[in-house]
Amino acid sequence: MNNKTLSSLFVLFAIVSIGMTAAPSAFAEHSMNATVENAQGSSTPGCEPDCFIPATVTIGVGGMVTFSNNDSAAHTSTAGTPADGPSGAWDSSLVMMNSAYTTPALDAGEYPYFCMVHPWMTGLVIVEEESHDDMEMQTLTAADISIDVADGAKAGEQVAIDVTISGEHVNYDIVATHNGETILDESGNHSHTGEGSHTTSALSADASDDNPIDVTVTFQGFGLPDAEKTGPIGLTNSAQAVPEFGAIAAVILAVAIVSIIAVSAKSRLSFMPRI
Ligand SMILES: [Cu+2]
Repeated sequence: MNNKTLSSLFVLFAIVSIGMTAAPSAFAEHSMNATVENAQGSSTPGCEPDCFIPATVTIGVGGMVTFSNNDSAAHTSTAGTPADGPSGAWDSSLVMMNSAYTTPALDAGEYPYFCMVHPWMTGLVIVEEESHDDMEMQTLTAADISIDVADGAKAGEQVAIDVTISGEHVNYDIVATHNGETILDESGNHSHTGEGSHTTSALSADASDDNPIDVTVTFQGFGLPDAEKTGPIGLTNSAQAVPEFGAIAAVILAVAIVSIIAVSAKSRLSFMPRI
């Protein structure tokens, strides 16, 4: 093998490594536009939460959603919520059977919508910048999960715990224990901003160095609640212990090193990569 072949192999290996670490995210890019159908029989309650199929769609900035009515009743797609009414972003008015309506081009944001005739029919359109699936999301480490626990809580008090995870659309589980008891256990938390607030149950004893509150947050991936998740799912951080340099972080470090070797090999093809 000549040097060029070797270099190519290194580049290939780096790409494969990155792919193995973050494959779902690399292919999670949404399409520009989307089509949503009315569920069959959705004019009668019972279709919830999938009265619009799919109930949540993600499109690009400037994209449009087409609502296709193949149901046997007329429906609307009206941006807003049944509680607050139309937001004005779009309103199809009545869409008859075998007809369709397409929204205007949409700006970035999250748009809940509903059917004015059948208010149990609700859905969500998310309009995302393309840069949403960027590399920083794939390199989350335990240090990117911050846990803030209020100090000095006494017996009978509840304790506020704030979680911040670098990124958007984060999913995580949180468990807190104290004095041999589970004082908080919430799975499937989702935060659009990466920040979440929690409150424990009342402590059965004073919190202290000898009897601390232990909090563990387990990352469950980036992504919407009912969509495929990306990122280092299972990554944990604890409020009481120094985060371990886990296997996932080691893989990411290895990939970074291999990538640097590959890049330097590629940029100086006449030299062997110095390992
Ligand atoms: Cu309807």
